[in-house]
Amino acid sequence: DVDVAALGESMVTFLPSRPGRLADVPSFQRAVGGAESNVVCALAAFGHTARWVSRVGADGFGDHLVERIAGYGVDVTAVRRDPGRPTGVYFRTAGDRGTGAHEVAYYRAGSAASAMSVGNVDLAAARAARVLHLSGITAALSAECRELLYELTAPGPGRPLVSFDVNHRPGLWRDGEGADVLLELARRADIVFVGADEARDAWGLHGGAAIVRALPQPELVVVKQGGGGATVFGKNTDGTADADGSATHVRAPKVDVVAHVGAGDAFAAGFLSATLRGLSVEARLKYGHLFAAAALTTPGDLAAPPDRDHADRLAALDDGAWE
Ligand code: KDG
Repeated sequence: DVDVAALGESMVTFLPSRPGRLADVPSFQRAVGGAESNVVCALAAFGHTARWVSRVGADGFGDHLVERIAGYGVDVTAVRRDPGRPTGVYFRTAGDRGTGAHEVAYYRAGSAASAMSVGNVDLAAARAARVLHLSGITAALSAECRELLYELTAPGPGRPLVSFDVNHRPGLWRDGEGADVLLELARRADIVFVGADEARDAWGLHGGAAIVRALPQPELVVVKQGGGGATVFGKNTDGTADADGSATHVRAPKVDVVAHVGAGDAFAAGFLSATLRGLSVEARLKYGHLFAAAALTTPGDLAAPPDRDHADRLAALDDGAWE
């Protein structure tokens, strides 16, 4: 088994040559995006064994994704080609430095990955892992993709530890449609990553206590508060989870943000890396922040992880010295 497998759609991303409205940007540079492949690329580059499971078109953009993701050391042998459907692409603006708000134009409806289903992806490859990482983006792509996530998160023998990043993308859901689906999938996972802003926008839940009350099932719920840090809520000793259960907060280091896109994926990668290494919850949060900092300070979606020795030294510092 590999350390981590991830299943999801990746796209060729077009990054703007300069800030400004999509209407005004004159040219774009090709890069790689895709929340789940971002996570496994960072993990592979950090030294873990990792696999990406997906479908891409039998086209040049599909070749590009597979070659680039493999270049990070990720096993791509379970990625299948669809001669009848294109690889998805998307364009985005650089985003406001203060709020991170950016415009996104997706060209992914009907893509090869949006047609992923229980019958046409390599389920065994997804399951042959210590951790299977999934995200709510997949659930928004099609009814077949949603069924696939329900299948992979169903309890049963041979199920790896399931990590689920809610990744609420309002642009992919019809109004309000995603709320119940995302909540159900999060409840089926072992580790959940959710932004406090996502929980508010998708579920109308304000704050960690309300989130944990709605999500008592997962072993760990990681609530991300952007620059405010992140909190892990674990179970009480009696197995129930609530706001009084064990909660660990670690502040985020201050960084000069270049682009927010991809920071959540990097955070998940850092947290999962430390989880695989059997580190404490506090250390897992620190690695999450260290990986996120690397992504926040690069313009693309997909960021290289921090240098391992350097990250180990920083994570070993105690909290006060750490920021
Ligand atoms: O988390 C970053 C992703 O959102 C980005 O890489 C593109 O996967 C993507 C999506 O669906 O928005």
